[in-house]
Amino acid sequence: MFDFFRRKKDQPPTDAAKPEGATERYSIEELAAAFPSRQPEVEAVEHEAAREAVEPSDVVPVEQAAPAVEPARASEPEPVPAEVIAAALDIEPVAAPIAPAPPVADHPVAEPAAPGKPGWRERLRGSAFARSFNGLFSRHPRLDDDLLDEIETALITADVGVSATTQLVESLRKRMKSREFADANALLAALRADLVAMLKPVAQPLQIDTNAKPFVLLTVGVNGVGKTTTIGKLAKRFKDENRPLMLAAGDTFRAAAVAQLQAWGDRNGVPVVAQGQNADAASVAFDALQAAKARGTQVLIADTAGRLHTQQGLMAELGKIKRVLQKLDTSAPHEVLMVIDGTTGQNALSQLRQFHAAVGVTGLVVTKLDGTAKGGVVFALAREFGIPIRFAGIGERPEDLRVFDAEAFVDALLPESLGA
Ligand SMILES: Nc1nc2c(ncn2[C@@H]2O[C@H](COP(=O)(O)OP(=O)(O)OP(=O)(O)O)[C@@H](O)[C@H]2O)c(=O)[nH]1
Ligand SMILES: [Mg+2]
Repeated sequence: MFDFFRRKKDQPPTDAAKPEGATERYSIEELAAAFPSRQPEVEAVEHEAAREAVEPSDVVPVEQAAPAVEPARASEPEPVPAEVIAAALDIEPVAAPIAPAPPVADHPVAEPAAPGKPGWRERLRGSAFARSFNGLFSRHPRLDDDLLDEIETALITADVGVSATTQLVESLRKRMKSREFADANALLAALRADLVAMLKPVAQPLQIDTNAKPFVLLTVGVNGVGKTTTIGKLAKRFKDENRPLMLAAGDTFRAAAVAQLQAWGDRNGVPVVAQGQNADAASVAFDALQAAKARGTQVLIADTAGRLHTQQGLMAELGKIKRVLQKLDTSAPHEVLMVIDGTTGQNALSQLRQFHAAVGVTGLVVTKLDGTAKGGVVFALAREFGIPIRFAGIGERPEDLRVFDAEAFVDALLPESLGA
């Protein structure tokens, strides 16, 4: 079943041309085979109420109680309707300004990186970060400028970014010159502590405010970064915590996207509100929030279609989803969780900048840190934006979504054993 959804996704759902095979479309036979007994978990009974409550200009008419899984259409998905874009173009000012993370102290008081926590070391072992430091200290056991140059190159190669790298290396240089380090291993320990100190301010776990009824979590991000998979993993986590939960299938561009979320819902016994392909995403979110309120659900997680941060109309649609949710609850969404692919590199910075401007990102999930991800971009994101990193995706299984842990992360990328 899982392989059914695994596909190459590096193109936007609408206005960019798709190379052949970039986004697979599924026939009704394929979908029927993948979901032999699929029934929508929640009838979209509140659709009429939702449409009445939302101003006409806000909602694209959708068919009532549309089946959740529709046959994939032969044509490309419809672009976002012009009136949706027009209604949404007045993007609201971002609620929270981007606050840069506090600079790393010259002599950080951070605890050293913790010894490997289960899973982190094993999963991040193949990261380009770990690889670029591999053998570095044994090749350069002497405390000199060559060692610092090598460290600088390794950090830049691992996508830590120029400004964060300069800050780290200059701090080490100063302390090396003042003879603070007895040997290269002491310098490595200082670097590990500096890296932990850089991430500590953003390692803030997601807190579910149980006074919010429900706590609304909106997931956003570019195509294929792992939004829907992360929702599935979160569904398991919240289910295990006995939190009444509901999912909203807000990626209405592809029938398979709705089916993918429903598969996660089935797996975890969680109801999914859906209206089918090409429905208005804001209308789905509105319906779902109404249904969640009516059922006394504690957490509602809304999926959205992947979009490139450069697609203005699609970015504006996110602002509209937020505004429509606020018609039912002025404090919703309580968390705008942006999912970032850890293999993305420095482009993640401009992605976050644009999504934050459009919808006010309050938390991050960095996925795919297992495998070949460089991992360094996490430091650049932390330093530039100071937005909390809630979770790290270190694999495809439900249990592979970890609460972001600065020490375990640094320890996995740069273990003590890499010393001279
Ligand atoms: N290795 C690894 N793969 C992941 C991780 N998270 C997601 N994936 C995989 O990434 C692929 C894309 O995941 P999706 O959840 O469909 O991504 P998405 O952002 O919802 O995609 P769109 O809806 O098309 O924008 C799937 O094959 C997932 O299994 C992770 O932490 N590690
Ligand atoms: Mg998705």
